[in-house]
Order: sequence, then C-alpha cells, then structure tokens
Amino acid sequence: MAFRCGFVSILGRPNAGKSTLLNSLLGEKIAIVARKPQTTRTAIQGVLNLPDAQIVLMDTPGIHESDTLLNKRMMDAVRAATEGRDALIYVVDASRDPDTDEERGMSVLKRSEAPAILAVNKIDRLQGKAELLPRLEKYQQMHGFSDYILISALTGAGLDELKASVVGKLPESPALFPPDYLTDQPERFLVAEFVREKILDLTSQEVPHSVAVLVDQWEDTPKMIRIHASVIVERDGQKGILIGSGGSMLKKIGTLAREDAERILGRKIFLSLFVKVKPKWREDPGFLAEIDPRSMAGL
Ligand SMILES: Nc1nc2c(ncn2[C@@H]2O[C@H](COP(=O)(O)OP(=O)(O)OP(=O)(O)O)[C@@H](O)[C@H]2O)c(=O)[nH]1
Ligand SMILES: [Mg+2]
Repeated sequence: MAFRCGFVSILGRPNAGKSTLLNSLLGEKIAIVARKPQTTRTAIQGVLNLPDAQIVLMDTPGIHESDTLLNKRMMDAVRAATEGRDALIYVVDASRDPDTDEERGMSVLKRSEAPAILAVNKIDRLQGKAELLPRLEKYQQMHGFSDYILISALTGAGLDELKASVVGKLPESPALFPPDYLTDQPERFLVAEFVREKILDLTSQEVPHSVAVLVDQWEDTPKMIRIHASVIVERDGQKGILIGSGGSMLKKIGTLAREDAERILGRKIFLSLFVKVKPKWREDPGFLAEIDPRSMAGL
C-alpha cells in the first residue's frame, strides 16, 4: 500500500475538546487542556506517525467572537489553519445541542476546499444514543461533512475510525517530518503553557483570560534545567489571587507545571515563578509578539 502524508487541521468551538483530541491521537500531552473556554491561543502542530501514513495535525484556538487584539489574533490563526490542508476535522460536543454559534463556527470550513470530517466528541457523556440522532441531523443540515464519526477524545473511543478516515483523504507522499519529530512548539513555550494550564485549573472568573506566561531565563546545566518565568496579569487583585496566602497558590502552580515539564522534557527542572502586573496586555501588539511561540524559539 502506498504511503500517505498530509496536513490536517482540528477546528471547532471553544471547549469542544480539540486539544484533548490532539493529545490523545499523539499519545503525548503537547497541548494544554482546561474546563474553561479559550484555552488554546495559538496554532499547535503535532505529527502523528502511523505504519502507512504521517498525519501533520494542527490544533487551533476555539472559534469565537471577541474584540481584544489577542482574540483577533486567535481567530487569524484559525483562518490560517484552513489554508493548504488535505482534510479538516471539525469537533463538536455531542452532549450539547448545536446553536447559532456552532453554525457560525462551521462557516470557517467554507474557506477551504478540503473535505471536512465531523468528529462528534464526548460520547462518553451520553446516557444513550437516542439524544444524538436529532443532533446528527442538525449537523448534517449545517454543513456537508464527508464523514461523521462518534468519538471520545477522553477514552479513545472511535479514534481508530477517525484516523482511518483522515488517512484516506491524504495524498500519496513520503513522510515530510523525521519519525522522532513531535511538535513545532519550542520547549520554552511548552513550559509557559503548562504554567498557564495550572492557572486555568486553579483560578476562576476573569483570571484565566487575564494571564500570560513568559519564560525569562532558561539555563541548561548538566544536572537540570533552571527556568525563571513571569506570570503576567492585568490587575493587582489578580496578582494577589495568584500568589495566594503566604505564596501557597504560586507554589502549587509551580510544582504542578514542573512535574508536567519534567515528564515531557525528560529532565530534572527547577522552576521559579514571578507575578507581574501589566494592564491591558491583551491589546499590546509588542507584548503579544513576545508571548508568541515563534519568538520563543530563538531565545
Ligand atoms: N467527558 C469528556 N470530556 C472531554 C472530552 N474531550 C475533552 N473533554 C473535556 O472538555 C474540556 C475542554 O477540552 P479542551 O481539549 O481544552 O477543548 P478545546 O476545544 O481545545 O478548547 P479551546 O482550546 O478553549 O478551544 C476539558 O475539560 C476536557 O477534559 C471527551 O471526550 N469526553
Ligand atoms: Mg484547545
């Protein structure tokens, strides 16, 4: 059988489970996941090697509308991820009825001529399949998908079928990436993202959206990697929440992020965090460029 290789983007509304799906397909946690919407802020590439194919996957920010410059940049990343693709995977939450926001979300698929597969995710949450049938009909009316596949990114159900469906849409081509290549994300960005994930997990309300993480120092020693990172918030009150009483919250965030980072980098890590206030950073183009993964590669 001929070898296939191609580019596939994972698209969908915030919280549908796109990043969980990417991690689950790769068997590695390279994209952060949270119960809160708008977790992913940039396009994240991950390469999946199969016996007969290589799939270059791209996870994207959830499709939403918002006015901040950060949110506009997130939507630019979504649109860019529809270009030059061999297939698109559109992820929906099977436990929710599709609404007009979903319809608007699906409109990005029209930007591309690539076939779109509907991945109906979170089927582990359904009591029975009865509630799903009317939803499937609605999805069908909303867009002409090439395939409809029921999955659970959490349990792995349906993922073999999804992979087979994707591979069938890829062109014959040799692999484009070496077999040990996993992601385009620089290590610094991964660590910053792990810190952000723990903050999303442990804080609520407006804090998650107001947080950015920047690695300031990265020192590779024979014994360990020493990392100093800044957690940037928009207001003093948020700074207080993140530090916690006697520094307890920041300590917890640091410990959990360090454990994730050690797992993926396979090294011992020392991680120290500082909290800084930077009002309105989400509107600051210079700062947004600083937290972009591409600018973290060359540090
Ligand atoms: N029960 C269940 N929960 C899931 C499944 N997939 C994802 N989740 C949960 O859904 C929430 C959102 O998951 P993410 O992977 O961060 O969703 P996303 O689409 O990447 O979200 P954004 O980055 O904000 O666009 C998390 O709490 C996940 O654990 C699934 O198959 N079943
Ligand atoms: Mg995500």
